[in-house]
Amino acid sequence: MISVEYVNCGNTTDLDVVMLTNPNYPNGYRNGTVCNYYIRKSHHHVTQLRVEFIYFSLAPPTGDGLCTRDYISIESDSLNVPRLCGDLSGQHYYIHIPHIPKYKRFFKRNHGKFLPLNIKIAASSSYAFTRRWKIRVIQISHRRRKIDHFRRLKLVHNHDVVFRAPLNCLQYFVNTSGNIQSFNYDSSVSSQFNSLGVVGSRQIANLNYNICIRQDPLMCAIIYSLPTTDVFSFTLTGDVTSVAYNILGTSTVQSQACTTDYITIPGQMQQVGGVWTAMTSNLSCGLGFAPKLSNIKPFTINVVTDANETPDIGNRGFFLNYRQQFTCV
Ligand SMILES: [Ca+2]
Ligand SMILES: [Ca+2]
Repeated sequence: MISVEYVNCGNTTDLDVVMLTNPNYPNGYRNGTVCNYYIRKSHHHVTQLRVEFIYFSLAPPTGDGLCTRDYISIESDSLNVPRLCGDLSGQHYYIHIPHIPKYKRFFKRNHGKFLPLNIKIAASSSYAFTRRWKIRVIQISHRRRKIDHFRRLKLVHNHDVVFRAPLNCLQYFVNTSGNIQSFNYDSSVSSQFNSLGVVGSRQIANLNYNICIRQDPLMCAIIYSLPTTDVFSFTLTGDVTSVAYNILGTSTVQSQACTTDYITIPGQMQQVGGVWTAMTSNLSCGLGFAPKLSNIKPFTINVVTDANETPDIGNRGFFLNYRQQFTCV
């Protein structure tokens, strides 16, 4: 049994696996505060942090998708991790730590450890909300570490091999099937209004990132589809309230003419008369999504949102099931 260190606000850690928790944990708390956690490399070969939101609930984004009240951000240099808020339970992201001379100099001065990376969680005192979070941070090395150096945490070896994400992947999924969701996804409607004073969105604005899925060596293609139990599982652009429930999620209301919020699946195909057929565009937006297949490796989805949620109404984001299959098309 491996014991995992719990780290509180304001503290610094250099352990391979730690748990970051909210003040007043395991209870929630309603006050505003700024929590800083400072992460140092556990080993000079560490080049990634996998940040797993075991549960995470901050105040929601505004109805226009802005994390202006509460947010989690990475404050250390330009590590290209977006500011997020709302409900991130079950989600994860990676922080890729660049090899730049500045850090190299710092390694020498600090015995191989780097400048503390600052994970900041800010909660607004002016918005009444019960915040809770429990976040696991796993340090991942770019090369295999000698296991005898890490007797107290033998899983480190596996973390390095299993969870090491390709560059430019904010999220990385290692199973042959599973689901991927936009940040703050839920089928329930946003409690917020957007700047036009109508029902707001759960989507977070100003994003541009990649979701990567590890190709199983036996697999050749990947299929993405919506769960049948959730009509809101692909609502990226448009007015959700104007479409009948039995139409939401279907190809009738999907779109490839995307300019604001959309996903990109390289080489995507869709079934036409039971045959997978190439599409004229790799973009998907709108309020529906027929199953898509891609043969293009590595398996990647790019996610883009623009700066607001007007004129969109009641968007949730996306919840996609994915499944790798043996044969390419
Ligand atoms: Ca939208
Ligand atoms: Ca938008």
